[in-house]
Amino acid sequence: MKFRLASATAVTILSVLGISPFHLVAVNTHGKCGGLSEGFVCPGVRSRFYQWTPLISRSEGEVKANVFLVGRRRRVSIARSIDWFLFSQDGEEGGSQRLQKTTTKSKRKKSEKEEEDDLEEFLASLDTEAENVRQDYNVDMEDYDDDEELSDQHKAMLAAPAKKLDELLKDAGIEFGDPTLMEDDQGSEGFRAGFVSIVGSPNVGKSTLMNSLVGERVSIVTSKQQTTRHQIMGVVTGEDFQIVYYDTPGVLRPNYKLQEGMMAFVKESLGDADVVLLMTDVFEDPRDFPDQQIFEHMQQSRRPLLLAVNKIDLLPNATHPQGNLGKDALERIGTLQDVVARWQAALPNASIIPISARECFNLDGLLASLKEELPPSPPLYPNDTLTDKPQRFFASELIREKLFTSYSKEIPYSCEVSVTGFKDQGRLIKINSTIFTTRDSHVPILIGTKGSKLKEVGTQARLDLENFFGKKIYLEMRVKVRKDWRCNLKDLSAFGYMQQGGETENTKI
Ligand SMILES: Nc1nc2c(ncn2[C@@H]2O[C@H](COP(=O)(O)OP(=O)(O)OP(=O)(O)O)[C@@H](O)[C@H]2O)c(=O)[nH]1
Ligand SMILES: [Mg+2]
Repeated sequence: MKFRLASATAVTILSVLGISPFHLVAVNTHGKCGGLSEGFVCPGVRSRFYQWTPLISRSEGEVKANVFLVGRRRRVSIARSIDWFLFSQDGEEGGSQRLQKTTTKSKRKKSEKEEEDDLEEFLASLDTEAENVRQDYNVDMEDYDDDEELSDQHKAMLAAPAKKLDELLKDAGIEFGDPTLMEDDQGSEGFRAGFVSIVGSPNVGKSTLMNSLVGERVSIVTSKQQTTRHQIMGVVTGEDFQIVYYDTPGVLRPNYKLQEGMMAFVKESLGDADVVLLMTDVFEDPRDFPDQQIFEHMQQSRRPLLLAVNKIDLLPNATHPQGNLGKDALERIGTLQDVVARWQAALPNASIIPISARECFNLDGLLASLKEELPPSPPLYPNDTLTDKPQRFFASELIREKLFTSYSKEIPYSCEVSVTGFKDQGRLIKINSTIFTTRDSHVPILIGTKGSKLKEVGTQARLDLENFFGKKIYLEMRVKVRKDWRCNLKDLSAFGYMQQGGETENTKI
């Protein structure tokens, strides 16, 4: 890991100097890399603000490294990035001061708990700083220009901080220019990597597709609409490509703040995408797409647009000449050619690919088309990365999935799950969770007679959690009423749905 870290730091210097087009700065392993933490003050070029991301790796299924990702996801001109770079160098909250704090503290051997607390504190300070930077620059939505060259003036401005980083590398015993440092990025010629956002109406199969493509169950799936509420990342790395998929909530017209937050995720994801993967199913007519603004954005966007028409397994085929739909539905839908023709007329710029996400039909074809559209780039994440949300997020999602499948009517939509405790004790994980609902009258329904219903839901969730984490799970569940959590910004923010300020710059498309 240290190796990767060193490599990325070298890449940072190169990119700040405008020598390399790399967009990734990976700088830390659980906040414990001493001098090289200074890399934090160097967020690289082309970054609006940074993101601190604990990654879950495929091989170990647990948080392995923390990566500081900058670049295409947060667009801003090089000039502004440089300003930010310098601001971070000089600012009160600058990285050097943080570094001193961490290194002084780290002289005494810390308990695991203290280390965790330190990391939390550090992450919180990064968030605050990101927010400051955003406000400070009041960033507008200018796309950065790929061909933008660093001016001599900017190069001169960068000389001093680059020198400082060079010294830091030397202090850490790493010689800048050492070819082994770049090994991680060697062989990246011909490599393609990028962000693919899966967007579309509710229930068309976005999460099913994401899981099939990623080969793991990172996104929950149910037969109900609005199952997905967050933006969920799943990474697939091949020999010559890396795709960072984003599954998103179904597009809808928001009725309350929670749904506004969900739509903000969709828009953010669309704004960040290298390739937009719009998903529909054989039932949907383009005229019924829920949000005209998003639809027009896709019609006009110059970004590559692929349209996956899902659930074609339901249409008549050689093995099922009648298909799996009623006569009325079949008459309304017509043939697959009719479906494709309707969408092609509405979105002439889209490449249309019929698939069945659940039956894994034509996913190879879809993948091949996606790969063609990816920009040339070295991998954006370490090769074995699976996803970026913390483990407790997946725990809460799997429990929420069970609420969707076990209760009907408004209950699934009134509930949120919060994981209040997550203790990995080696072979056992202890999870404490609270289900928040909007009404007193839901509580007896959620719990059932003598707790029977909650027990049933808990058992199903536990089994899925054991599968997901590959360990025994002890699951505690409580039910609480939080009347207006779906509209209360503070609650929504605590549940990870939105910034307290509501829509942010980067949710505009
Ligand atoms: N027949 C058929 N059903 C599918 C296919 N893909 C998904 N489904 C079903 O469609 C339903 C919705 O799937 P999801 O993957 O949750 O859909 P989504 O688009 O993520 O839904 P939201 O998160 O609510 O926006 C589930 O019952 C899936 O099993 C498919 O290829 N064929
Ligand atoms: Mg979904």
